[in-house]
Amino acid sequence: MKNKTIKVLALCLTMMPMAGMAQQGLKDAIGKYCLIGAAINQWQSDGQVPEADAVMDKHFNCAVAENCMKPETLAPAEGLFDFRVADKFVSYCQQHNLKVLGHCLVWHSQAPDWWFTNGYAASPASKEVLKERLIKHIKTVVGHYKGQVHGWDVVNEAIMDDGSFRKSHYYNLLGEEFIEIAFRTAHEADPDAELYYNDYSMAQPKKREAVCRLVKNLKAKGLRIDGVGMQSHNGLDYPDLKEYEKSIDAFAACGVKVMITELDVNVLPNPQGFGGADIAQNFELQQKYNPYPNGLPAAKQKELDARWLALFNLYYKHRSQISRINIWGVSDGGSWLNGWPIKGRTNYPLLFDRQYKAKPVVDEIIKIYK
Ligand code: 9MR
Repeated sequence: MKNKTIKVLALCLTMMPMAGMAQQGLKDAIGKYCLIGAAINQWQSDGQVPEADAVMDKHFNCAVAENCMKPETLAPAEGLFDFRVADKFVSYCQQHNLKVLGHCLVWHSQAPDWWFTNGYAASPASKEVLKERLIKHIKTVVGHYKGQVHGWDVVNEAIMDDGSFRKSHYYNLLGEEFIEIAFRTAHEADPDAELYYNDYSMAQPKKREAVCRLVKNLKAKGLRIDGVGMQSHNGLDYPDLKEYEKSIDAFAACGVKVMITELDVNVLPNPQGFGGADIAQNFELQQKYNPYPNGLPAAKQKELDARWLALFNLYYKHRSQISRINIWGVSDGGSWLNGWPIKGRTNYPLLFDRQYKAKPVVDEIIKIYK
């Protein structure tokens, strides 16, 4: 071979990985180790956002419905189940080769008000009535999607950061038993579906201990629990990654899969200090709390990229324990973090920008898993 030909060949070979990289999606690299997905909203699952379709096709192999499978939406009134939107979500996933994750069966928030009262009367529902409604809901919903849902968030956010049980209507009426009832009923309705407990602020030591206790108790009672979802609504310096890592190890040591279920990185200030995802938090919009309405300054972007890489390096290190990583939304414009805990802000918490374009850090994340 002539010298010139060899040089051209060598140049092509060095450029190949770069060209290959641009073709690669997150799922091509991360998918070798675990599921990688995103939460999609109703416009997306209704098929109205082609830009979102392109991102889902290239980058993800599973999806969660951001809202349409919540009890309030599926069970708007006593005796009425409305599966129209959720059915479209499931067929969207089937069309786009995405495994379906069900979110969520029992949650203190976004639960229909009628569950907790007696018909039109203002009196609270009795223990027996609430139990019956809970069982009926889970049986009907899990039964409706039997064989189509890979795994369900059976109970969401039942434990407080201090490790105590949240004093929700379920807990106040049924005690801890509501969690057992939920897991038992879900398993009976679809014995092949995986079942998870899901919560935020999972790096909090007291919460970590309480979740481990819960998993062990459920297992000791012979109930199926496959995984723990660490929602991971993170900030630039929240949570402390050492504590976060301890939780990954602790949950894996309880014999369940660890899943990162609602990942995002918030760059905006929180008037009350950062942490969690308690949707009851709500503050008035002030200029100082919305510092980047026209784009992130380069230094902030750098900080944000470094945070994404620190998180994914950690997930890579724990790849034998983590079975799914799910981002909470597709593009920055659709993120709930533009509206929480202050409405009307401009946030940058996801991996795809407002035009659904992959941020440069996506290629860096792919490199971690190559
Ligand atoms: O992102 C969701 C937002 O659109 C809804 O308004 C809100 C209330 O239903 O729920 C958000 O998703 C939450 C998830 O279901 C559970 N963990 C916290 C998430 C962010 O609040």
